[in-house]
Amino acid sequence: MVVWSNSRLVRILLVGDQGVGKTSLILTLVSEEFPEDVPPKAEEITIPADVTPEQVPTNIVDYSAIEQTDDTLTEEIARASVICVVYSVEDEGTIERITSHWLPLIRDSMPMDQKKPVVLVGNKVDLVDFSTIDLVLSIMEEYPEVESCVECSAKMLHNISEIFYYAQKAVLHPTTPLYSTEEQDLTNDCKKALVRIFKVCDIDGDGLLNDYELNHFQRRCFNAPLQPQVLDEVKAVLIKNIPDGIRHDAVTLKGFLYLHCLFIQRGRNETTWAVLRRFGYNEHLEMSKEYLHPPVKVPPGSSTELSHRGQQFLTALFDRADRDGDGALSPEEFKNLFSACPSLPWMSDIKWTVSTNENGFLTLHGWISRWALMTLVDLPKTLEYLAYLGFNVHENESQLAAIHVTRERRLDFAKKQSSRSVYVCHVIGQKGAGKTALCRAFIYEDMKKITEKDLRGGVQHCINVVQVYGQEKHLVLRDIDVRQVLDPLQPNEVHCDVCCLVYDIGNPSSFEYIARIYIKYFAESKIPVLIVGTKADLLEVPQNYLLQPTEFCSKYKVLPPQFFSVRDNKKDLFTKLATMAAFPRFQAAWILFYKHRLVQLWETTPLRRVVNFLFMSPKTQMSWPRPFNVDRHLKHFGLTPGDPLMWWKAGLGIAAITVVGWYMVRAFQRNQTTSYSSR
Ligand SMILES: Nc1nc2c(ncn2[C@@H]2O[C@H](COP(=O)(O)OP(=O)(O)OP(=O)(O)O)[C@@H](O)[C@H]2O)c(=O)[nH]1
Ligand SMILES: [Mg+2]
Repeated sequence: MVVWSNSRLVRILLVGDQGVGKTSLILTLVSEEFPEDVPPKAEEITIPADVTPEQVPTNIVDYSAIEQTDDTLTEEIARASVICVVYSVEDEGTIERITSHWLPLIRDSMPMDQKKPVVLVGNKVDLVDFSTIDLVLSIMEEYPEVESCVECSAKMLHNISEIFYYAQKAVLHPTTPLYSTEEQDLTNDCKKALVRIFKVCDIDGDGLLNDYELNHFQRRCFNAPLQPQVLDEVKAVLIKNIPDGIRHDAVTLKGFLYLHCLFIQRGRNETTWAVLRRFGYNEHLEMSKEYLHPPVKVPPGSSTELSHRGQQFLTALFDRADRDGDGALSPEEFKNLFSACPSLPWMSDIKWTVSTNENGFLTLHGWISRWALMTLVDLPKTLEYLAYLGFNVHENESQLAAIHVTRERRLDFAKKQSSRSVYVCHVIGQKGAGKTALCRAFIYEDMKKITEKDLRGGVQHCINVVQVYGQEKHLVLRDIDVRQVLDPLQPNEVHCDVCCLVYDIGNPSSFEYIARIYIKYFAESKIPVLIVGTKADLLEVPQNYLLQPTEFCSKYKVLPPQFFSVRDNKKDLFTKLATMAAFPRFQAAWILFYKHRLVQLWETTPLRRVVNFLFMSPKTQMSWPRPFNVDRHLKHFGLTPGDPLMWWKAGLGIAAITVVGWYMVRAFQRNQTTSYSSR
């Protein structure tokens, strides 16, 4: 591997046999005249950035065997970013020493596998009438670290600034990682990077770069559109030189690679490097860490979600990848979508993580959900894959525009309302209590197709969309695996937006575990908790615990146990969990989650009563006839009319929620006068 200095300072060291003209070259560059009296060694000089061709500050360092030891030479080689090996064209011995002495010495001064870029400089061309370039080209083939060669004359001031230009270029836009002189072709690493760039730029995914895509590419890389005339010239070059470089008046991948090969062969490495750098590649042709993982601060208690721009980008990507337009990604379409990435981000676990279509293919919903989950649990991976997929190129400077960092959870608790769009629910319960089945039921409609074997998979998270007051939210269920009953829960197993404690109603010993978990971890915490009795289709048996579930809930003031069976798989359990997460510590809000209940309420009671029911003081409220299902509904949530404080809270809370609920908006619009006059 050739090591190029990535610091923005170029240090050029001149070495070579005695008398080849090293010092003369440096002094000629500085004074623009040939010095008659030459000291053994020139002082180190610094050329400011604005007078160098590549606008990079450059140090030029001389070497003198008389003044310096071998150790100093080794140190100088290590410090240099590029080395000019100078020989005299009229002295064959100095040419022979390039391969017998200087290049091996430079290699030996470097750690294994690392090579320093070298420029070969043939001085004193004023003394001969032949060229040594052919000889030197064969050396270049043998030593890939030799980036370029140049013949010059200090005496005639010929090609002096070129030497330093080539040296700068060898550091800033080296050829070797891009091109193999031996094979006369792009290196494999370079091809790989350019193939990815081609795919990212192929916006419509047809395997060709049309004029629009080429223009887009040009603007992104060089901040300028491609002139129509230049575009035509490029196409003409391809048509002339390479079969299948142009198809349907657009550039093929073959043509795109050929163009870059041509740039490099014509010494225009900087063009290819500019493209590669714009797409995040470093000097080793790897995507740089800074590009893949831009720094992002996530305070403790905050979480990370996809921003609107992130979702838009991913939706467009999905639509592009769904070639057959069936609204789902077949395994082939899925693989194609990620073909510009080093590997697939998710494996076969998708099936158990998000909802898929009947063939097990990712739908758009599942696709966005899977990204939402990755953004929540593995932000670096999301940032990395967004970079691979070209978010930075198409949309913004950095992937951070695709991410939203939520406010801290303690603020949500304080405000009793969460602004997040992804909630995490931990599902905790004894072994065999039905946690995994409950999680699977969240993403599967028909649980009859799920076998016992399907419940054994080690998938920890599943995610789906639920509606909370008409807004789409993602709910993540995390299946907390219990190894031993007495094992303590880790802090990361406790902290979540809502907790679902699960017991098996048919197993008399399963409630005790979650009762203890509740007392130990959740009784004092602010995390909303829902106790769920699973396998509700079975016969309920008394629990071997000092309190039965209902008594326990009543004592600890948690909602009464909810019952769930995978057989009927009622999804309102999940809506309820998401609602609790959205309004932590705000039980009044939870009662409104049943939309159909509200519709019934609306339809079966005069509007005035509903509005009074929601807004009037508890005392006045009681004097109105109650809608038929309200008592049961409220009891169901542990909110009985006997709790005046709770009613007061409910009144205020509901007023706030009403603003966002469309049912209530309708009510206000139609009957504003009635409702306010009755208060
Ligand atoms: N004809 C001709 N003579 C040159 C040229 N460049 C340097 N010389 C002469 O070559 C001799 C050696 O030049 P230096 O610049 O001292 O060579 P050097 O490589 O620094 O030598 P050391 O410091 O001993 O390693 C001097 O007499 C220079 O005048 C050139 O381009 N043409
Ligand atoms: Mg000298």
